[in-house]
Amino acid sequence: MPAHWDLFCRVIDNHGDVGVCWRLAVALAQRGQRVVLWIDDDRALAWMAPAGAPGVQVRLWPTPAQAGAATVGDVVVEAFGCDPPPAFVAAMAERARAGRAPVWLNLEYLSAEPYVERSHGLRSPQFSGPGAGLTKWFFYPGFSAATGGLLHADVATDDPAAARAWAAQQGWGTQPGERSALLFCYDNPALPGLLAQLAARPTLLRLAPGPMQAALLAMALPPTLRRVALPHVTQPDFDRLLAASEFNLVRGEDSFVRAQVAADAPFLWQIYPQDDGAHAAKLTAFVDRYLDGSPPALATAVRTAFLAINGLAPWPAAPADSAGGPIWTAWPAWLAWHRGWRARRRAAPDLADTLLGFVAEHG
Ligand code: TRH
Repeated sequence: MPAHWDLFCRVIDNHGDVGVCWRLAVALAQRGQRVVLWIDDDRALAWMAPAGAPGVQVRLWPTPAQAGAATVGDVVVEAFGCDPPPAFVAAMAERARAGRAPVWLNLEYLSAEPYVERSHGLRSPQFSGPGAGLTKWFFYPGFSAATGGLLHADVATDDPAAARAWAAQQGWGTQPGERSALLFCYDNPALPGLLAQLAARPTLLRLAPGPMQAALLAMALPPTLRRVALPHVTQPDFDRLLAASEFNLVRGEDSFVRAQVAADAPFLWQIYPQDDGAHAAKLTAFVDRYLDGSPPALATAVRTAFLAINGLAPWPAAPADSAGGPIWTAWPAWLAWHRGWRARRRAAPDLADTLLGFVAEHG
């Protein structure tokens, strides 16, 4: 009997909240579950998933009356601690009193920091409020078997050549002798340093929509850098863009994961900046894990680049050689390392499967 899931998503800003929740909803539906995605701002789905998905019903965040009258699912997932409406939580408690308590999970943000493995799977008994008596569970995505893993089984293409042909059909192809780079980032004062390195070779910059697209189109760039402004594309097509590009600059959480599991090429990550600087620890925790066991020269060059693109270290002085800088000189080693990392991530259980397993254990 397919279980009924209620997945709650609040859009804070940008698109990662809805991006992660939509991807999870589709993954669960593809595994035979019935999913209601409750979302407070569904506008991004118009371009991210214009056709919707079988088994996924999108509903706008309920009013208290709607929440109180809703049929509570077998599983309730609140994404990123977004707190379901109190009336819905009360209905969950009511269902529990009838002997059919839903499994209630908080799907947390992705991080490689050590606290994640300590916190994943912990229970949080609710002692007060409309959910008194219920148990909420912490569920963390992550990069090890001590976490819920990553969503990766849904990668749109494993064929970089087909992805490049698709990109060319859209008018986003490269010219002979040109490499391609996808840039999807926030406002970033460290970006010129990266562009200076990319300019060492003819490079097509595929500019994903966002605050930097307009800025990059207005910038005076060296003649070796060609630009193409991209529209918003669907999530599967975003995978194709990553797979078609020879270098990816990504941001946030979901595109950061996709650059690891859907792209054949190395990436840099502009982490979502936090006022208290907490993002620095989150960034270095990932870089430490990503580069663990890598050749020392590669690790030094790539670590510096991850820090530099986040404004946490200077870019290396004038490019060490005509390649444009250490990461480009180390490119073959980085490419090999990336491919190994990608293979390991994709060999690990998919987050939707670990989530189903967790629910089966705690249902
Ligand atoms: O948009 P983001 O910066 O979202 C961020 C992060 O999720 C961050 O963790 C969170 O705290 C913050 O929002 C509030 O980056 P992210 O996570 O990569 O999400 C972008 C989503 O949009 C991702 O699912 C990919 C998708 N996308 C498309 O499907 N098509 C596109 O054309 C583009 C540009 C993105």
